[in-house]
Amino acid sequence: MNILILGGDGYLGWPTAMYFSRRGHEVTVVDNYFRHNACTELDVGMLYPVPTLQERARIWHEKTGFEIKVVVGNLTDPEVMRGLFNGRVKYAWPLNANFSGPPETVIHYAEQPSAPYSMFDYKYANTTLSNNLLVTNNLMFAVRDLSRKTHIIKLGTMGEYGTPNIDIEEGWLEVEHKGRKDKFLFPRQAGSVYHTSKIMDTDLLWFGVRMWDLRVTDLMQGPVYGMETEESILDPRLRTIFNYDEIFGTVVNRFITQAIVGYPLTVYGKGGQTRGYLNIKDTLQCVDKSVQTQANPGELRIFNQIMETFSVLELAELTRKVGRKLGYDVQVKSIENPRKEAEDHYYNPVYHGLIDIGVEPHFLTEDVMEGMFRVVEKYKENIRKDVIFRGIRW
Ligand code: USQ
Repeated sequence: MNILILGGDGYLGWPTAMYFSRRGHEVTVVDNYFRHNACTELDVGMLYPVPTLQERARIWHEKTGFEIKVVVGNLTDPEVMRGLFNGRVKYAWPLNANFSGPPETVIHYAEQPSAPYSMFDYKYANTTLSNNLLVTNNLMFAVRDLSRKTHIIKLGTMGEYGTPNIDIEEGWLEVEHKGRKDKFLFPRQAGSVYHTSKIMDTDLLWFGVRMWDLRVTDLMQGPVYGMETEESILDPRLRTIFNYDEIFGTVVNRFITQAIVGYPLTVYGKGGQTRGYLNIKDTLQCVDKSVQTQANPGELRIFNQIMETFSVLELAELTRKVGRKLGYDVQVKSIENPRKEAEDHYYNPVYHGLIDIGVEPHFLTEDVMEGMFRVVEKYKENIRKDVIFRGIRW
């Protein structure tokens, strides 16, 4: 299959590219190095340096013989997006690559993904909104105008639902009102400008589905942890970007890094905040099964992409247990929550759609966490304590 990955340089984009390439698909990645540049600008530190996309595609080719085509471009520019569908595209690697027609599937990761980044100040909020909405809108119109059969797989987020006091259904809710029934998008109520931008994305694409019979799968993903996938073990230079700072690091990755450098685990507030989590390997499986099964024309198919739920305190406890087993003196410290979120709430999401189409979950066991400790501790010297907490307030 001809697969286009938007945001191919990111935490999930690059592992996805290798995953599909290794399985014989024709893969093109596009990125403008937004994440890399933001990490440099905000001086967030990274566990290890990550080569450019062109370099990684070259290493991948040397190691496997497979070719991942690389385009460096800003997808908020509609002509850059349309070039990927009409052939007016310029490849950064390999330079002589040929256009092989519009993609059959587009996997859309090309978004500013951090809640704290979006809450830094009004300019960062603007960047988040303009980037995320323009890329989604450009994609929707490119598919409408140039390749209506293309299946769009968009990464959404569980945070779109917030933490309502009722069970969270898989995308939709049947409502009975004054004796009549209809099905609507499950109510959304996000807790950051970033999460709100994802709700707006959903609304845009749902509009496109109703108007033009587009085919869209929306993956409502929880926080992801891990860095190693079946493909990255071929060469450490193929590992994905790993952030542990307050802005781009997700909580499990942060806690493991903190444990290793003896920084008390930063539990925000009471630590009762419960979310659905998944291993990066399962992100790849979920996207793969979604590619294989496809949404129908005129269908917005929604899956809740999580494998298990934890509270922040449970994650801290697990990190402490595994860390102590490995000889680290792990302390846990509750700090004033810089975010505005419920710290003690009901949380019961439904998440069987992806299992039903064949995803086999990896759970966050002590062994899995130990494996992550082993990788992170190799780079212990690179970990900067000063970027772990800076207190971006909501
Ligand atoms: N938390 C702490 N201490 C920390 C970091 C986080 O207690 O040092 C808490 C947060 O307050 C929150 C929970 O842990 O309650 C998860 O935080 P996170 O930073 O791991 O995740 P979040 O900001 O929600 O965002 C991440 C990704 C985002 C994705 C989202 C899925 O950055 O791209 O959409 O997870 S979800 O959370 O389901 O919306």
